[in-house]
Amino acid sequence: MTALKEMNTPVFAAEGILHLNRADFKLETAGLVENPATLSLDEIKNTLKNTVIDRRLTSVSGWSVRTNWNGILWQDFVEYVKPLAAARYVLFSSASEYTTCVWMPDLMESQSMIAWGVDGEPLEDEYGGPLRLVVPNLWGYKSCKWLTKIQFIDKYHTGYWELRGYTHRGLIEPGETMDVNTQKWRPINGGEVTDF
Ligand SMILES: Nc1nc2c(c(=O)[nH]1)N[C@H]1C(S)=C(S)[C@@H](COP(=O)(O)O)O[C@H]1N2
Ligand SMILES: [Mo]
Repeated sequence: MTALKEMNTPVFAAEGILHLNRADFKLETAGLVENPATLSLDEIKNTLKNTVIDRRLTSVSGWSVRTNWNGILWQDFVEYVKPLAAARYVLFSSASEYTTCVWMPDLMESQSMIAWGVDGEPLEDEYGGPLRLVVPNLWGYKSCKWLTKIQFIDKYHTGYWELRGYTHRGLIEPGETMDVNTQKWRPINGGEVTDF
């Protein structure tokens, strides 16, 4: 069981929890990219460079959780697929209708990750397994769960929650958050939550 589940981290699933088959799972890359690789879970875990990041996922709905995420750092993924200079945004799609679009610099300048696990444990279905995005510097709605497609594009595409009023860029704003790890309310300054 992952620490996310042990800590009873809230589960958000606009499209309902998806149950994807790990054996034939594929992550597709498309759009403005030199090497539009389609990768199996095995290739992601065993061929690409894997890293651990100790970072927070912080929801606009008022909670934040810190864990050790396992997966491919965005910088290493980009080095592998080689986006073209014209790529300005990245559109992330789940296996269902959920999408979210992120500014390239917000991914490049952060420790964002295509994650398959927590503390070496594979992500459960409810937490986006087999594969999800983790963008620690932006609100959680940018961290697309059940990630199956990554498209490099030159025009912004309005995603699922952004269409329903959440900000397009998704920068974390100052306020208060319930820290899932300690069950305490904490003030946040805006930007990535790093002080606790
Ligand atoms: N596919 C998909 N990804 C999603 C969501 C969703 O509803 N569907 N919710 C987002 C929101 S609003 C948050 S805060 C995080 C929550 O992640 P968790 O459910 O693993 O805690 O997932 C994000 N990724
Ligand atoms: Mo959220």
